Amino acid sequence: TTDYTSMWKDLGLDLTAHDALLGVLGQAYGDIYQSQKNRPSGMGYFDFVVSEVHGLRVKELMDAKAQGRKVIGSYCVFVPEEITLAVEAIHVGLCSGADFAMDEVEKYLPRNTCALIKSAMGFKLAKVCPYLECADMVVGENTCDGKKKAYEVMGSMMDNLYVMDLPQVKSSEGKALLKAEFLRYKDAAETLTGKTIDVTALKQGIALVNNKRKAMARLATLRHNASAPISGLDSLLANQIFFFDDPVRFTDSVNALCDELEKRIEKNVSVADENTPRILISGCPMAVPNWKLPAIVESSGAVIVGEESCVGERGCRNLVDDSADDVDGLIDALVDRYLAIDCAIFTPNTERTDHIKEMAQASKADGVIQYTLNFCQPYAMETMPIENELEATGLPTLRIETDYSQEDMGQLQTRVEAFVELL
Ligand code: BJ8
Repeated sequence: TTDYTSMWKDLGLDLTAHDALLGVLGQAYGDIYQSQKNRPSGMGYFDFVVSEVHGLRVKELMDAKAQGRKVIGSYCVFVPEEITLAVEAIHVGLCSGADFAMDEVEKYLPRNTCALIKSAMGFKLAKVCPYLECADMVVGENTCDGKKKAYEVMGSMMDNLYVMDLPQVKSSEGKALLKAEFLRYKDAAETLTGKTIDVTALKQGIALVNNKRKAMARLATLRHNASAPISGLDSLLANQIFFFDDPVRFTDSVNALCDELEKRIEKNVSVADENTPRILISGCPMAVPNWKLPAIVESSGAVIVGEESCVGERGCRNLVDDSADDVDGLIDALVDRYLAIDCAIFTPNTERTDHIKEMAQASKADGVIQYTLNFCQPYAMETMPIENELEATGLPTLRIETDYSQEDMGQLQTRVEAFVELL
């Protein structure tokens, strides 16, 4: 393996803390992923990406930067990658899926802040994320109150934070706000790169991201098959890598995986026995390397057949209509696609319940686990009405509230096992 120490040093990473992070990550990956049985061989690519997560991909970004390209980091699926690509910049999702430097974080944020937000700040304070450190611009967004206020604090820790405003209501005024913000983001991306977005460039960006989303939709549909050709953990990994890999290579790799899954389905090759309970997970995003709940579910004798999550179908579904022949028309098409995202920060947000029902039906789920991070008010508030609606249709549900710590593992395992047994 290549030694990336000097690259990490140049990025200003804290090498000791960074080594510790990679150590924990490698250990967790080995325990959770490599111990799975009968994985599709197409997962080899994704294993490789994880093994090089702070190596090769970061090197690619540094090489691109050396050639004058820019890197833009984002924390939310509302930031349009199509615009980033249209200025030939590279879009990376900043993951926030592990606890780091929590004592430091709690000097800046209240203890009762969700794990995702604390993680984002912990990675910054501890200087362990090469993606964050190599980003030329970091985009925050006004979604939940926690993120909104945390960006105020993080803005004082970095000089390249850009904050996007977002509507909370899907009215015509809300739509106009999103369009204004996408145009403002376009200006910011153009200023950052010195490039001007024309129709051709924007259509190219749209095509790249549409292709990536189509590949993910294909994977999602293959998982509906009764024979369970792939585990939920492996599918989640593809959803997580979606955010930072090269878009073309990623799309090709997901499509190659899907070709293999089609053959598996023909030959009835499966990761789970025929009567294995099928679970849909719904709720807060699971950013890499947050594999805690899926690992518990799949070691409790169930298989996860879908994620109603921003790291999953909520984030990937719907393509951008690329038929307009001017930039303004294409921006309108982007706004239409993005405004359909049913994040819990919107009110009302009833289409989310409809989507959960549709997904449960399409994936033949036997039960739904609603996953909420502790102190996440928007998703926690939505769990009860959703539970009532799902149970009225005869679908059993389980509510899980947790964080990234390992302390409640035993308790969660017991609750999940009891739920799975009931299905
Ligand atoms: S579009 S889900 S990626 S905001 S878990 S930080 S909501 S307190 S992540 Fe999200 Fe965009 Fe919405 Fe998706 Fe706040 Fe809740 Fe924490 Fe959350």
